[in-house]
Amino acid sequence: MAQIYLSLGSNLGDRYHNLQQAIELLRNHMEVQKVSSIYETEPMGDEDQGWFLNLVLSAATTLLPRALLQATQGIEQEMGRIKTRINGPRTIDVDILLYDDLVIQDSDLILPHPRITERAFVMKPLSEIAPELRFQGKDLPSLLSGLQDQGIKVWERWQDLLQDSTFQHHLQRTREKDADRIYCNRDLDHLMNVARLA
Ligand code: PH2
Ligand code: MG
Ligand code: MG
Repeated sequence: MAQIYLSLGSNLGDRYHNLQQAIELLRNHMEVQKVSSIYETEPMGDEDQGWFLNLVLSAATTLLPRALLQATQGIEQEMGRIKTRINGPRTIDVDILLYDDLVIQDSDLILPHPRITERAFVMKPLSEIAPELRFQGKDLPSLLSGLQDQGIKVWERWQDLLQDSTFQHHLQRTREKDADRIYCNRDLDHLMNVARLA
């Protein structure tokens, strides 16, 4: 079995659902071990596109590198990824970061992934699930501290709910209904407190 690390990203459609679906499809090819938190990240490279959700996972697989690449690209295609432009928006992007300690320099497959250490959206989740990894003789915390703040933060699913127009509409209606109540105005603060208690 090979120890592998993959990076997943999505900035088109239901980004959370796309990540979850990709993980389920990956399970047909590997034993997924650890999945990092999800991060919401500013697009790097081509900035004229929506923010990404990114995560990193570790897995064990019997697939050889080329077969693994075929599997990940197959999933990208199955999920309807249309290649618009280099570094452009995508439903799902699955990149192979590491395959054991293999080094490959081919036109279509470079291992380790050449931009791991430049990208906070890879390094931060990677340091969560594999803090022991080292690159160029340096450990992840010191490599991370050398990266500029790239506008990445842990994302949780309820954050999409806050943007939802139906939710916003009902929140506003409730606020109007509760305007005269002295206690427990059911505003967002109140809802969050109830959720925390639950
Ligand atoms: N992927 C890219 C280019 N830029 N930026 C963020 N924040 N996240 C990505 O996954 C990403 C990117 C090319 O694959
Ligand atoms: Mg990529
Ligand atoms: Mg890719």
